[in-house]
Amino acid sequence: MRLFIAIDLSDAVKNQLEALRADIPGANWVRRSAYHLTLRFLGDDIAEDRLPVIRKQLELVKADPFELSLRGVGCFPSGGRKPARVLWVGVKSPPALQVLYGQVERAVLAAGFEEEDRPFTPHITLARLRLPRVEREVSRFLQRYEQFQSEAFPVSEFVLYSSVLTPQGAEYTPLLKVPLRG
Ligand code: 2AM
Repeated sequence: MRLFIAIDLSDAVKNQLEALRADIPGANWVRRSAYHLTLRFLGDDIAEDRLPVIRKQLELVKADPFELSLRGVGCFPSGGRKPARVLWVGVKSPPALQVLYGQVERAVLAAGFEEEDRPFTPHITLARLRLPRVEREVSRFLQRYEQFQSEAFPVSEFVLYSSVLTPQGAEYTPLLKVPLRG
């Protein structure tokens, strides 16, 4: 199974993200229903019999609910030396998000996964780019939405998702929702 842990966004914020779609040749814009903030990608070949332990550890996570807002846009890879593959919206990262990330990471290690070796770079993927030589459109997009700010939205749970890759894109199914209540 392909599994990841994410935070869902409010409808109002999803509306704001949809409005950022721009005319970039070869861009695959993420469907509204698939917008999310990944806390932790667990892997794409996870044996189903590990699910009970993963669930148990995630249910032990204790963290407070908090508010989040999104800010600015960017691309991966960044820096402009290599062609951008992903366009994203950034997160105004409050300490509570880092705390939740740390708690989730602890749970994931307790469930037998390896430590994440990349730093946590909270973002919401807006589009995946397939064509090279769209630098001009990409830099126009980045400039245009440099000052983007979403409204704040409450984060009161996190979600374990399974992801199935189909020709129409990834299908995400929530397997577990863990409420945040301190
Ligand atoms: P992305 O949004 O930056 O593409 C489901 O695929 C989620 O897990 C996506 O949000 C994706 O991040 C993330 N993801 C997919 N593969 C990953 C990997 N190898 N490492 C970290 N995150 C990954």
